[in-house]
Amino acid sequence: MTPVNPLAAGAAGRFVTVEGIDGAGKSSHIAALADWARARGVEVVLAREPGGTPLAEKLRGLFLHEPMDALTEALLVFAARRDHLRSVIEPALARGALVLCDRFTDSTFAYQGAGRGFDGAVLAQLEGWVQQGRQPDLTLWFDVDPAIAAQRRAAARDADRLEREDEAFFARVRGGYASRAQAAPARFARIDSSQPLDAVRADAIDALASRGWYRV
Ligand code: Z5A
Repeated sequence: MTPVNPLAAGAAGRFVTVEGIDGAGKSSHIAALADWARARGVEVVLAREPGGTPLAEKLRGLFLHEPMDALTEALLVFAARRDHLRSVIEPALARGALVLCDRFTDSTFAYQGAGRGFDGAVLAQLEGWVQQGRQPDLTLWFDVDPAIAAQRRAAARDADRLEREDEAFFARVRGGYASRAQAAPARFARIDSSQPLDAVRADAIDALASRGWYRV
């Protein structure tokens, strides 16, 4: 299909990640972001981590359900990430697509680093090996108080291994995101996810639109 968007035609691919504590609501808005971009003639590739390839989905199943320590968690998510980058993300970006990825390496720093207390310097080394300099162009951080997120999770579904962690864990994870955002303010857009769904969605689309990559 010929792109209808002059800004998309021949444009570099864009890598956009969505992040936040469990129940922040990020997954609720990915389809709307994809629809917004597709309406502008942009090829959109939806991805999630850990996962996104047959191998990475197998690692995801182990990660979410088997007991393990923080180093094993980190090694598994970076192994899955390596396969995902090689097989899906890098080829899509090379084609000029918009890759919308539900979680990426900020999750590792927030959950394994801040949440579990695992050494950030080791995570940074793994990040360098696995990503070879690849970073998201934009990270939408859906930020919400852990107590609100816990109520949403309880209403929505059965908890997996990480979702059974207590509020103090999610407060540390939230702090981990805040540190990542402070360290890379040009990449991060904080979305106040305590608002009603429609307002959160509008803010998320504004954050993507305001980058000027695509026709508004
Ligand atoms: N993890 C990690 O530890 N390290 C890593 O490197 C990576 C991941 C990559 C993946 O889980 C797990 O892996 C995750 C981190 C860890 N922890 N856990 N568990 P996942 O991908 O299966 O799930 P998730 O990303 O944590 O959750 P989710 O299902 O995608 O949830 P969400 O995006 O945060 O929320 P939601 O599903 O969009 O919304 C939850 C409910 O709240 C739902 O009923 C909504 O209708 C409702 N909601 C959402 N927004 C609102 C507003 N604004 N008002 C009212 N209600 C709302």
